[in-house]
Amino acid sequence: MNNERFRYAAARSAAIVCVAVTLTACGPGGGIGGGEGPATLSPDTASVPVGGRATFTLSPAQAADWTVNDLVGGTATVGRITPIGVYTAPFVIPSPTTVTIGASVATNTATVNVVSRFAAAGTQSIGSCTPSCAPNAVIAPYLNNDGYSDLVTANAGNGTISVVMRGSASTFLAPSPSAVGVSATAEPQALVAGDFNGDSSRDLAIADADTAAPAVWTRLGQGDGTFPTESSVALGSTSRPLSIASGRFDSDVNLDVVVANFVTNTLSILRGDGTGTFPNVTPITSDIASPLGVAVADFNQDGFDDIAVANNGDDTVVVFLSVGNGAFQTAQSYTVAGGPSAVVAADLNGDGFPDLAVTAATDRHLVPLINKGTPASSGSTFNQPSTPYSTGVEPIALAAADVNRDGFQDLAVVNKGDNTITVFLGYGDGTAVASETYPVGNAPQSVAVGDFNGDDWPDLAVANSGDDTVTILRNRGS
Ligand SMILES: [Ca+2]
Ligand SMILES: [Ca+2]
Ligand SMILES: [Ca+2]
Ligand SMILES: [Ca+2]
Repeated sequence: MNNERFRYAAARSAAIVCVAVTLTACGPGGGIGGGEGPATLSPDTASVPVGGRATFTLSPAQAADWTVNDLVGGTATVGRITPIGVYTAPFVIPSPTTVTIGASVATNTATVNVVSRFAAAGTQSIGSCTPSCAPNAVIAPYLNNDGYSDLVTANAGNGTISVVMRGSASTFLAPSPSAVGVSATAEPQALVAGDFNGDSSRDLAIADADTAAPAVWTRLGQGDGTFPTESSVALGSTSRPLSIASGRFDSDVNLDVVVANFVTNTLSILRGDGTGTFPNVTPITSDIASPLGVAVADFNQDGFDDIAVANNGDDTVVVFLSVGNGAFQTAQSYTVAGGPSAVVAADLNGDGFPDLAVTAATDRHLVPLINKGTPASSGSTFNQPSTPYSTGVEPIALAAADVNRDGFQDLAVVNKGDNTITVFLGYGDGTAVASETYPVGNAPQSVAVGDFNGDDWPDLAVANSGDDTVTILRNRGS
């Protein structure tokens, strides 16, 4: 794959050179410019996060051969630079961490310091926790549309959720915890945000693994971070729903919900009526084995959302294609790796068809499954799993986002067993590299993508179940 990318990049550069040659006279030494030279290169220093970009210019402006560490065009290891001076940092911090940018007509060079993508931006409280909150899930929706993502955690330890509003580009407001229902054994394990009653304010659906009365709770939002209206749909006894997702599984416009029930080995499909309640609940009972994760996307691009489930019990991911009326086709099963713990849908190769990425906790793997990209409604939707990537200890959750904004999806994996998160930068062809690993809090359990300072660069929030906090990692941008 590396070689293929090299060839593509080389071919693209050659094409650009040809265009340049037709427009300007060729300079001496094979350069592409009509070079008057000498020129001044600026800026003379820059700090660029892994996979990020910086633009260098020449004064007076002219064509030149741009170099990184004296290599024309640079390399994957030190970063690449285009014929017009746009430098892209490597996906892994180089050694040494600084590289030198040059241009054939310049009398000076520039120094680039390649830095980590995320800065440790702090540890956020989720409120008073006695004896413990055990936040097992975190989401980062825009609750009041002020341009800053907010936080909501599902606190399995004390039966609450915590809403933490971002009040400005730099600070969160005081956490606002509230009990889920009235049961003493309430155990919110997962949650999802969506507008379930169509009033344009985001609502919450919460998977409550209450041993006495498992349920899905709906909290209707007022657009200000408060959720005064609560209702519930009972699940079968001992269901133990540990994951939840939302989508549209039938032909009406109302948002629907799916929960994966760990003990009963079922899915519950909750079809919304547009008022925030779910009068129509149907189960999927086959091919589910101790499910720990569920993801929703329209895998075959027929307009109806489909479901993927991480089956911890039999090392598979199963895919259910919607038939458009709330029912689903027979499962497609893919054997991934030991101990599937979470699944996310994202277009990893940029063909418009959602792919899957699965964490396998026992094998310490991140496993991609690439969508075949054929909208057929029969046969297997995905290729067999691609070569897995190594993770930290006990990868338990993951999220997708384009963290370096190169147009290609990246993945953040939570390693519960060593209290870290690993960021994989995607090459856009379905392959990726473990770019960086960051320390977080104790026993991290969940990661969410948000923009907490309103700069349009994706930040990360990690729920630490062992110390009742959320770690915020701020994207450095550029
Ligand atoms: Ca709403
Ligand atoms: Ca579909
Ligand atoms: Ca794809
Ligand atoms: Ca990216």
